[in-house]
Amino acid sequence: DQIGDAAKKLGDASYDFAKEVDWNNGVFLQAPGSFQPLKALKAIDKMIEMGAAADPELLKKAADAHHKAIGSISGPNGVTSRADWDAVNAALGRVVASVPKQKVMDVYDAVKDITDPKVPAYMKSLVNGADAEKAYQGFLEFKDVVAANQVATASAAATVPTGDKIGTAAKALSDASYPFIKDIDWLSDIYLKPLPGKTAPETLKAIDKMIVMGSKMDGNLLKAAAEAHHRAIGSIDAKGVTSPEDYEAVNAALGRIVASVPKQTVMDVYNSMAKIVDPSVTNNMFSKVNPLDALSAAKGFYTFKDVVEAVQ
Ligand code: CLA
Ligand code: PID
Ligand code: PID
Ligand code: PID
Ligand code: PID
Ligand code: PID
Ligand code: PID
Repeated sequence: DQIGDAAKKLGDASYDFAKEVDWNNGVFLQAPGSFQPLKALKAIDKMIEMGAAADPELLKKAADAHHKAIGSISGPNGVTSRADWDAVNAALGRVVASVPKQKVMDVYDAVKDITDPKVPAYMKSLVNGADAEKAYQGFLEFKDVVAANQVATASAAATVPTGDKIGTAAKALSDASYPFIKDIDWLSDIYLKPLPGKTAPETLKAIDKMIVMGSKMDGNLLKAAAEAHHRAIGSIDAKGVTSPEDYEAVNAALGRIVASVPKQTVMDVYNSMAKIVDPSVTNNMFSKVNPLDALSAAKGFYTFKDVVEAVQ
């Protein structure tokens, strides 16, 4: 297709730049400017809306392309192979083309809003500037091909199951865990701190397992889960906490996407996360909330998971 051909040209223009970026640099965990959690949540919300509007099949292929690309990483900078670099660009170009232009621009504008204007120049200073310019020229040509293949309207909204066992169980889970949710400091910057003692390649292994799980999920249910998060963001209070109803809808939607993949795929995520999250991190989280609320939430979760497993 045209986007695939254009991605090869983009690769010619941008792979030198890709090789020069230090993908393992811890700086990419930082907010791209001053820390503004509610504004950042707005930007994430725009990404969620874009994801929910995208073609689920193309999202799945983009996840597969990222998984494959992680498999061909080499060298100290963490760069993927030229072929996989092109394949990721092509897959993302197709995702972008499956969404109306305005949804893409909404992400751009919201990200710009939380990005210090000095950040791009700083990023450029870390690589060969001429290669960055060459990559950007390539991107400008690529985006015209994407725009020429872009849909005018978003794909249909997801169909949300009703009266299913997971929906019923989500009510009980939410009742048991909403007090815990209210105890958590959602506006803290602690969630942007590096995991103690872990390198980027180690962390990427766990993310890879999530990508694999995402790729296996039912596309309609994943879209429904994204829509549920978008609604939940719409009902947050000043402390970032969503309403009980929207929280319940998120739990139901996540339970359904978990049930749509094999148990082992979920356990692969859990086990890889357990390898990188030191118990001190979990204990620190626990120390900041009412322990009884956390234990009630945990009990609710362990009951909920049996219902999920039964329909998995
Ligand atoms: Mg989510 C999970 C935040 C968007 C899909 N997500 C999580 C949690 C964290 C979070 C609260 C990971 C850390 C953790 O396990 O804490 N997500 C979060 C934010 C946003 C977002 C702030 C921004 C909008 N997510 C989002 C989107 C999607 C997902 C758009 C795609 C539709 N997210 C997704 C999945 C999962 C998460 C599939 C998880 O599996 C993971 C999670 O919650 O695992 C348990 C602990 C969790 C909480 C504090 C909240 C849940 C409370 C449960 C139901 C009960 C608590 C049990 C116990 C006390 C603690 C967990 C024990 C552990 C051993 C399992
Ligand atoms: C400017 C001035 C003009 C010239 C110009 C110009 C530049 C415009 C630009 C630009 C626009 C632009 C847009 C970019 C958009 C990037 C979008 C990224 C989206 C990320 C998402 C992430 C996610 C997920 C995911 C799916 C999940 C939800 C999420 C489901 C259902 C200024 C040059 C024209 C770069 C969507 C993918 C996992 C949130 O106009 O004169 O330069 O760049 O998890 O959804 O699972
Ligand atoms: C524009 C203007 C509107 C019209 C429009 C428009 C276009 C927007 C577009 C577009 C946005 C867009 C985005 C693309 C992004 C591509 C990103 C590619 C990333 C590849 C990576 C590969 C890799 C890896 C990996 C992880 C490793 C690092 C690597 C570590 C720690 C402008 C059309 C709406 C194409 C990251 C995955 C293995 C490098 O908005 O008017 O057209 O395209 O090895 O990580 O090692
Ligand atoms: C300039 C002037 C214009 C021309 C121009 C120009 C240049 C702009 C530039 C540039 C922008 C730019 C951006 C770059 C962005 C790279 C982003 C990389 C992200 C990598 C991540 C990696 C990671 C992980 C991971 C998970 C870990 C955290 C991490 C935990 C909990 C100035 C040329 C347009 C290079 C996210 C995945 C392992 C961080 O605009 O005239 O030149 O470069 O380790 O999670 O640990
Ligand atoms: C233990 C001991 C026993 C008792 C027990 C026990 C506990 C087991 C547990 C537990 C397992 C467990 C699993 C959990 C899994 C969480 C998985 C999260 C996945 C997140 C993903 C994120 C993403 C995306 C997304 C889609 C994108 C890709 C991504 C596309 C196509 C130890 C109690 C049984 C919590 C997948 C969603 C946006 C990466 O066994 O004695 O306690 O918890 O962007 O994909 O867009
Ligand atoms: C298990 C054992 C195996 C069998 C199995 C199994 C089950 C795994 C499961 C499962 C995993 C799982 C995960 C669930 C996670 C739910 C998470 C809910 C999060 C809700 C949030 C709501 C909100 C917001 C929001 C953003 C705001 C904060 C809030 C800010 C900054 C165990 C079956 C495989 C259900 C985060 C979105 C508005 C609070 O593996 O043997 O069954 O379920 O307002 O952010 O303000
Ligand atoms: C313990 C002992 C057992 C019993 C038990 C127990 C407790 C475990 C616990 C607990 C685990 C736990 C986890 C918590 C996790 C909270 C995660 C919150 C994530 C929030 C995010 C918010 C954000 C943003 C956002 C984007 C911004 C950055 C942020 C930028 C660029 C010990 C009870 C099981 C509470 C990610 C989205 C706005 C950070 O196990 O016997 O008690 O709690 O602002 O992006 O700015």
